[in-house]
Amino acid sequence: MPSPWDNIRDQFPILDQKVNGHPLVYLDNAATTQKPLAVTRALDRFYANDNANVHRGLHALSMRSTDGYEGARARVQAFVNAEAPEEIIFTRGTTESINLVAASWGSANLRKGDVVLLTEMEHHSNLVPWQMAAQRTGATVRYVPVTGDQGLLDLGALDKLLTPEVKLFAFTHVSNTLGTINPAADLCARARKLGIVTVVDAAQSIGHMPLDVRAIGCDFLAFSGHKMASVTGIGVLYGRRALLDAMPPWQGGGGMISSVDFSGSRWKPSPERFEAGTPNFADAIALGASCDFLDLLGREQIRLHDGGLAKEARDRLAELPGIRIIGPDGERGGLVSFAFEGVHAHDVVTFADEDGIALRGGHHCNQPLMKKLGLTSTVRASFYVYNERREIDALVASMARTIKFFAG
Ligand code: 7TS
Repeated sequence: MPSPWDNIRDQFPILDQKVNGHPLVYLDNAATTQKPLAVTRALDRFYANDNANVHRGLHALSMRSTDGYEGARARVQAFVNAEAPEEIIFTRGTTESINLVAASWGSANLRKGDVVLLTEMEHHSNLVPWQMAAQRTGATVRYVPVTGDQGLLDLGALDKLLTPEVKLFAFTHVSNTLGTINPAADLCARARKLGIVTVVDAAQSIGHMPLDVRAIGCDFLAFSGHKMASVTGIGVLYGRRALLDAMPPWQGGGGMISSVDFSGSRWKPSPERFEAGTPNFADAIALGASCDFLDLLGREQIRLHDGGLAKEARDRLAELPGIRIIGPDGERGGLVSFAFEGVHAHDVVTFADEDGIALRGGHHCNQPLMKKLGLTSTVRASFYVYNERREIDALVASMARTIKFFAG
């Protein structure tokens, strides 16, 4: 039986190119993944055949477009195992999804004296919106510490931090710098026992492993299409129905009202309430195609593939002199971060680029975590479904060359 993994690189023509005379080795997937032909062709087909605005017209194209958009919502609902399509709100991405919760739920529910609990490993996207909400409402932000070099959450400290003032606990499923996979279901269960609302940032997990919002037991979950083999500009906020129904809109405009008069307006229920203006229906349809693509590969197989490459890269890089590996020794998401004594991450990334290898160097929008680790930046290699073991060989050889150069 042929497997969809057999010729997977044929789905990604962008990979078939040389950079600085070397075959491209794309290891910057935590920033954004490449898009398969299955997805770009779905987008082409939509623009070539069906494009019209949604939810407005009674003409054929508008109805097809609306069916495509709402079909994509149902596809995403199934992908994350939400109870109803009304629990899936399309946004621009993880950042916008979290801002939606912070603005809407935050303004309706946070008061002076309340606490928003985050973790020290949050991406700025799951940190700054809460600091802004706290500033607006008088609430305070606290952080679950990250332990030592393993980069795990301090679960003992968490129990002490889950006090009655905590109204919301927001945490990342997989850290984009450490690679740590947090025990999302356990964290949500602990919070739920105390009536605390939970927000899961699934930006780094959604495209890399099976994910089920009911098994996790979260109230909200946010992710971006472009990190799961889909296009940019589309993302999702999953929200539990009862919470969404009680939340005010965060943006006003067309599509989100049931009626308007000069004295005021009334809102539609979710998801329309939270999707003011013309939604990004074309890219939502592309997101539905990405869900199909990832399910065809099998999300458990993707987890084993990406996590396996990251673990192997970690173990091989650890043998290089002067390297400090960041994050857990055990199971990790599909990425590995590291730092070289006396060499700036940007130099390492520039050297790697000379060898055709795309890496990320910097603080990865984790400035507070970097400070805690005593670093200003790390180098990060992140893997996806099309990466191969030979690309780890290229990575390790390039890093060895860099070390040799800087050792003089
Ligand atoms: N949360 C996590 C854990 C992330 O890794 C990112 C993006 C975001 C939120 C924000 O996603 P966006 O699609 O709204 O921008 N992380 C990265 C990264 O690690 N390198 O570039 C972007």
